[in-house]
Amino acid sequence: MAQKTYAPATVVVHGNHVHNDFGALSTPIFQTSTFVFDSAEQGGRRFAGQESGFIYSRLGNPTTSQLEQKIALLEGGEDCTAFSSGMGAISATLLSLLSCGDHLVADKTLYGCTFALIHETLPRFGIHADCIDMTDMAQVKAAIRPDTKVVYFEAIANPSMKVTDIAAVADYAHAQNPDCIVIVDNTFATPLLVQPLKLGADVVVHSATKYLNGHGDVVAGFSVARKEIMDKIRMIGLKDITGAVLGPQEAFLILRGLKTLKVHMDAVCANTQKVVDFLAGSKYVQKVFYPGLENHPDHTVATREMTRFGGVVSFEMGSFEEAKKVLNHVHLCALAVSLGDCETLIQHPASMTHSMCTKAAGFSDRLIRLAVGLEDPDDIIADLQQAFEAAQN
Ligand code: LCS
Repeated sequence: MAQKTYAPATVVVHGNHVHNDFGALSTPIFQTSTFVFDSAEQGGRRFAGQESGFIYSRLGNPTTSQLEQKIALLEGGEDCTAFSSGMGAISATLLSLLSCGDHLVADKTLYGCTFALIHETLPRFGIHADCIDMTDMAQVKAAIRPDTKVVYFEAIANPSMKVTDIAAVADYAHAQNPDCIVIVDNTFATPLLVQPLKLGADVVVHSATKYLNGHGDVVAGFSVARKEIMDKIRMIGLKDITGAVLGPQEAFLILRGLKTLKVHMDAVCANTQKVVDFLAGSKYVQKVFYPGLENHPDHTVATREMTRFGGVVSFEMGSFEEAKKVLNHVHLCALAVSLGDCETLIQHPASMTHSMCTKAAGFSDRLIRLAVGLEDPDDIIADLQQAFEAAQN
């Protein structure tokens, strides 16, 4: 089957269309830690990489492997490795590709734990980053050097909603150093909105806890790249350093969740546009950050590189106190971190997901982040309106 020619809506359902011995339509859960060899010689050949086949579930598992192949297809990458969390994917990827003394350039706005990894943990191993605003090409050109090993940013930055020009940054980085590895966290956009590898990036990482699973019941991550890079990430970052392996039960749930990713993204982008229109017209809201808005500074880049603008919107209230009051008065929106679920989630980055880096990441403590869900948008809007009104007292 010529799988590469199928549209994303088909790939999320069928993947690479492998049927198993019993003809089961959905991928079975291979709940096993290890795999029996036919002979000592076969075991030896598998360890030596002379024969394909499973060895031990930290190194690969049939359920997880099906999922990895589906994600690789969706991102347009050669190979994919699954992890037990997005941070598992990000830490294994960076620790596989960087060594003591290497130069890293990263965006200053990153998910809080990625920020902590880059600012606090990597320096303990002699890896220092220059952190810049990746949407400013002047800063990109000043920071990337001929010896820069890795450039790291989020396709849509959490929580500022900045959109980096992936093609421009990747072109510049590779012109300075053809071996420079450009890593893009595609969690907010998903491969249905942008495929960073096709724009010139070398590695895509994901928190699959979000849209890829889509149902708020799994923590997981992925790294996708060409085989040569992926082998390093799997055989060093996953196998030897983090051991952050995704279990087959979680892999099954994500395979199931992925089947509706296209309808989920279609619905959530449409819902978000309606909520954004409401926020932009609200007298209680000072500023709205959503790349679909024409006045968003990265709207042109987003329109060029992305098919749609996603399901997350951030907005500023009049004060820190007012932002907290809004959170305390919502009824339908769940007061919870995370995003990409069926339920609308609302949180306050400065005191929650990004409490360690609000100032350095360049956003205000008056900011609220709303991850729009699949409810009727009028109900979401009514809930926000009553919370805004209640927050005035
Ligand atoms: N990358 C991005 C862009 C994220 O938003 C997150 C988690 C991660 C990586 C880490 O993934 P995890 O290990 O949690 O699977 N973001 C969260 C957030 O904004 N709220 O709660 C978690």
